Amino acid sequence: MVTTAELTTEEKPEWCPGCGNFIILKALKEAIVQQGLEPHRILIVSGIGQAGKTPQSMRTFGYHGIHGRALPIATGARLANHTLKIIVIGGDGDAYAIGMGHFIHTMRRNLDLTYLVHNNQVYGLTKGQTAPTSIKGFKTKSTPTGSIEEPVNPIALAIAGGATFVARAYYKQTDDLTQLIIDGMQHKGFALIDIIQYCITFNKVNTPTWYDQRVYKLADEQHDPTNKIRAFEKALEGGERIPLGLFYRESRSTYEDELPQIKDVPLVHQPIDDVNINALIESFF
Ligand SMILES: Cc1ncc(C[n+]2csc(CCOP(=O)(O)OP(=O)(O)O)c2C)c(N)n1
Repeated sequence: MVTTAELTTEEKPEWCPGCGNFIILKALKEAIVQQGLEPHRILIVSGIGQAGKTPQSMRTFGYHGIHGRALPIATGARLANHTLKIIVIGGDGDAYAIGMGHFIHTMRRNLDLTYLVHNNQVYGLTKGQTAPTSIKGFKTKSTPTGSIEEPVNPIALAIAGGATFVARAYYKQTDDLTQLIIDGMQHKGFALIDIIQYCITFNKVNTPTWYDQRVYKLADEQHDPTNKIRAFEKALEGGERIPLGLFYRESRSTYEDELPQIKDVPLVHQPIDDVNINALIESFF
């Protein structure tokens, strides 16, 4: 069985001391160890951003993609080999700004992917611009007099958009975070785990103290995650009360299960010796 040490590369992530990303990385490794998964059965795909550096630190298969395109890359990988466990990683800018179109369409297809969004409500890598999840009034170099936009609500979008596992975790509550990653990976279908992650350098508003005063656990209120309307109501809570845990779960067949060409045999295991590529190419002219 793999250990946390065996999952760790020599690459030390270049994150600021105190960055919430360190804890999320630790929880991800712990989730893999607890499931007894073999590293060569796992692919970690990321976009660009501080969060996007994660695959460099993990001794699994990895693909550090381009900004906002982690989900299409993961979709391609999943369709090529749906025996792989695929974890997709991005920041809130990567996922909910430039990557928003892919986010919506990947959810409705219900590909079997686990999407971890490190949501620090700011652009970290590019040194602190306002993000789509930044709260109203948030002052940065890009909104010096305060953001006048309503922040996106990823949880509500995911429930409405067809994701079949929708959760919010808080980086400080490590055991719950690890368990949600495990549950998301075990879930058959698209799992979003939006993870509240502290950016110690560029977000001086949404600090751990700010969150500690607002978060509460859905499980403490006997929330029923199979009730879509109730999940949506909970998703609309925000500001002064921030629910944590599993909002919504649904059982629905995945894209891979429905696609006739790959549903029985993964593409990578299909014989290609007698495929005439030239004839195929010529048919396009
Ligand atoms: C096409 C393109 N546009 C813009 C950028 C610049 N860029 C890199 S990362 C980033 C946003 C980072 O914020 P986020 O996704 O929230 O991740 P974080 O660094 O906070 O983890 C931007 C705008 C880019 N690399 N590529």
